[in-house]
Amino acid sequence: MDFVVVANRLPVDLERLDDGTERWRHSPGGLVSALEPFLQSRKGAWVGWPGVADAHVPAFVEKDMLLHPVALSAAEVQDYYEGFCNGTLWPLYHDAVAPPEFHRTWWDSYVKVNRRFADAAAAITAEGATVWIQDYQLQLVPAMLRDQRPDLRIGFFLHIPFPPVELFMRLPWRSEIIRGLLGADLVGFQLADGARNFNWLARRLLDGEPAARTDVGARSRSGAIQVEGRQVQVGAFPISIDAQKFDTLSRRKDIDVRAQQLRAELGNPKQILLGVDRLDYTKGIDVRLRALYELLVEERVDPADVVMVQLATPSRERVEQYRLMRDSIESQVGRINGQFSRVGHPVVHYLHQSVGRDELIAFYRAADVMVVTPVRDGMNLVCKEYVASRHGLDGTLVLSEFAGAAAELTSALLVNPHDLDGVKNALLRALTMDPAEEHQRMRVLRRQVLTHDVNRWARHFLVALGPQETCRVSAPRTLGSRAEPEIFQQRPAPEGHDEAARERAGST
Ligand code: ADQ
Repeated sequence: MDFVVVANRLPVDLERLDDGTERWRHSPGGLVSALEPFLQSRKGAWVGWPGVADAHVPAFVEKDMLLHPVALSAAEVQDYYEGFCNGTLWPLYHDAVAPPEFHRTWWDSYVKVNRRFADAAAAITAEGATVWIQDYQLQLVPAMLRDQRPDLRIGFFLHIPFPPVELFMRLPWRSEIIRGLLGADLVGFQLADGARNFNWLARRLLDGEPAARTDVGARSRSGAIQVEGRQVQVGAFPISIDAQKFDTLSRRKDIDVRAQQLRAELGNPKQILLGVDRLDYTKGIDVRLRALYELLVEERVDPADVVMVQLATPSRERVEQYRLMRDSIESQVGRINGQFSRVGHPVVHYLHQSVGRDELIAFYRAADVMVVTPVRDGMNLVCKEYVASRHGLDGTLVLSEFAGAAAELTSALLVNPHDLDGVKNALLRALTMDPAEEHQRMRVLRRQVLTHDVNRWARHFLVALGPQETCRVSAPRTLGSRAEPEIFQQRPAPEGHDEAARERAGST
């Protein structure tokens, strides 16, 4: 295999049915659709966990990709996945909004599982091939893989924020994580801030410590770090969505009909507010519910006019913090509905379930105001999906400053989710915005989203990872023939760039 993706999860999940049989179910996310064409054209492989414990499944070919399952025992799911990944790293990297827990047994499991992923990748990868490792679950894999296979070109991309230095320094295994990441040739982050934090930490933790403890000397230049005679590129690559697909689907007649039907089922309110998230404490679902509640109490919003729909995909349900958060959100929903609903007309429609892609786009089409209020988010794809689905240029996006997407989507109504009055004012402003301003803002948002899609993201990363990738993927259009990692945040495309996408963005 000369192109291998290594991610915690495979692009398919193994499902165990009640009758004891098993089947594979596709989990089509943006990452899968972005990487699929590269993998298919290169006859590449994807190494990942099938999503259930003790699944010892041989590798198999699916849509021209070799899928290589890595088995985790039930204890590893508990200690590595639910423990170190979701009880330590996830909260720590999201500004410690929930207290991260540090347990040595969790760390030991993280090391062991990372080694298994590295071994699996090393075993199937051809001489001189490219390996692209994804996300916080696998931060030790770059160095583990390099130890075994110095011939490989190794890229790593972190989908969640890389934390501020003071927070990262709490981690008892901070040097090990930095050293793990420095095994890559290119370490990519969503934002320039993350890249800067990493650069600083690499110098501080590896250069500043006694050589006997680290065995690694690191020197940093802007955008690159010298490690043991190797150069590690560091850069920001803001991820995106398959914007064209959302745009095309959102124009489909049946989806439009479904959107009308949804509005009718919701009682044809004057305005629909929408939230779509994994049920996660970083997403600020409680913030928007609290803002709506206070607006209703203060009679600044009339419950006869406004309905909020909150779609919340079940997530990490075995982790204690997630169970508590779910209870608290459900009680907030109950309180709003108990106080302000009429029979048959709840103010908040809360669906603790995942919906299919067409249905999701119908919700985006039906919603007048999209409310995205995470307290911290690496990027946030939901806001980009909403924008890509609003070809009529109507609709308003209320977006947290603490979502990575805020750096690009500056024409949204940006809010600080910790400032409840600010969120309330932004919601009111969105509900009362005049159509001309709405259209103007949406036009700018769409220009950004439609010209910066997930394929562009993947191309940029792979070209920067070069040199062999440079001649295999088409060069990105905005960075010249040889892409450099962008240590600074991408800006909206300049006027005149990508006319076709601009036309799509602006068409009504
Ligand atoms: P997530 O934390 O999962 O991703 P996000 O970027 O918003 O967050 O992606 C969620 C995806 O799930 C979206 O494509 C959305 O449409 C879908 N989804 C959510 N709720 C749904 C529902 N009820 N029904 C159907 N689909 C639903 C992590 C990081 C982000 C980063 C991405 C990609 O936390 O910051 O943007 O990776 O790098």
